[in-house]
Amino acid sequence: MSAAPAATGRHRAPPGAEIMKRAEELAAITEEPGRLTRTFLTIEHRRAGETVIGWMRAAGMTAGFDAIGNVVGRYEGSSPGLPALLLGSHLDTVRDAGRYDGMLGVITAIACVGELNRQRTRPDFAIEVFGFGDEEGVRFQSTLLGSRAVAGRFEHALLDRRDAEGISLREALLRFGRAPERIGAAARRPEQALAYVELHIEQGPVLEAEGLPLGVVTSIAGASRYALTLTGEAGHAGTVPMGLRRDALAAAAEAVLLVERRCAESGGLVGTVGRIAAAPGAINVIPGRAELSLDIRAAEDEERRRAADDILRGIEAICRRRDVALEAVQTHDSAAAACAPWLMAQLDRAVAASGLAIRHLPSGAGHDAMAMAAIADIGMLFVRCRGGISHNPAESITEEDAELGAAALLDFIRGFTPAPPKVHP
Ligand code: HGY
Ligand code: MN
Ligand code: MN
Repeated sequence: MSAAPAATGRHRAPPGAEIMKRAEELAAITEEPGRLTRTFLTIEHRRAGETVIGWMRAAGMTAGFDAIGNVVGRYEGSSPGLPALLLGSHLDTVRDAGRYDGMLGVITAIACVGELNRQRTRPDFAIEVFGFGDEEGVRFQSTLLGSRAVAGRFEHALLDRRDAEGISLREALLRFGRAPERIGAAARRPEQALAYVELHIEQGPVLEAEGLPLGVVTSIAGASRYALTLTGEAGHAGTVPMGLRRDALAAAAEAVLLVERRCAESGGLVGTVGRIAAAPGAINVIPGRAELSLDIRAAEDEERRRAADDILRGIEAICRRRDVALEAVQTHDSAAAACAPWLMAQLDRAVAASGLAIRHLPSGAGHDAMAMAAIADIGMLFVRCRGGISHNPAESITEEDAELGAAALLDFIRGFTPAPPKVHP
């Protein structure tokens, strides 16, 4: 790594106050006044992306939107065109979101590159920072669309997915100024990527409970997602005897409790029905139709798939007994992803350089790193968040922890030694 003559010793960490200020700036860009919601390919996605592109350019990167609407910045190394250390996270949010899930990783990575640039340091590798556009999958019931495109794993059938207004992903891309047939241009080849490392809030209670600001991730849980539609028969709430009803919402209610019961059987399993809707939705009409989401996760793929099979069979039995039709569509399936020990070791060293204890822990939440594992070894650095709260406007971190995360990521970058090349599938 070549550094300007003036640079000596341990370098200034990117200031936590600057990171917090930028998180506030992005949090103000929302499609729902009064709460933070920013979904894929919306005007707000573009506005947030343009803000981030400005920060990337100020940090000495070339930057812009890629072929699927991710924001990508590149900082050249000691010579142009070198393979890159990939950093980043996502810029989209869930509904009524917190302001750090995803955004902290993008902002911190840019701040670290800005520090290298300030000191005119050019590593023996390039650095690319990604602000992925659709990790949460809120608008098109998808997930990891942006990172899967960068990993060359985008499934074109997804272009027909429609949002709540009936706009297809294909149409949304065109409106965003992107040609659906050119999504492949976003892909990176394995030989271009030295590693992918993502800083992210923990979204769980472990680090706070143990009084630790940072943690190094061992693996990311796999996830299965389904869209379930239960169809019974709408009827008059006052005249249909209870024994003659085909109440879709009552069937759905039994299904929700079945998910909870089955997933409570094992500590490594979680299951959630996050969204439920009944139709026609009138107080005096027996619901003839119910739609619900299903999200099942586990650190072990076999356990997750067994639980999903059990749950779907159980819901089929509920529907048979109630003479309600069931349609179950799987909308997502991602295998658990292991972090590379050689990256964990370099992240450990960076955490220890700040005088902090080293803590390894798994991630129950999904991340873009799961998609990026297709083209590069992955590592993740967790930052403590208050009460482990996330996917909630109460999500919060301290300025000190933001600065510790930035210091560790910068130390990691400065000490980064690429692993010997290996062939990726
Ligand atoms: O759902 C998740 O785990 C992530 O926040 N998308
Ligand atoms: Mn999230
Ligand atoms: Mn996230």
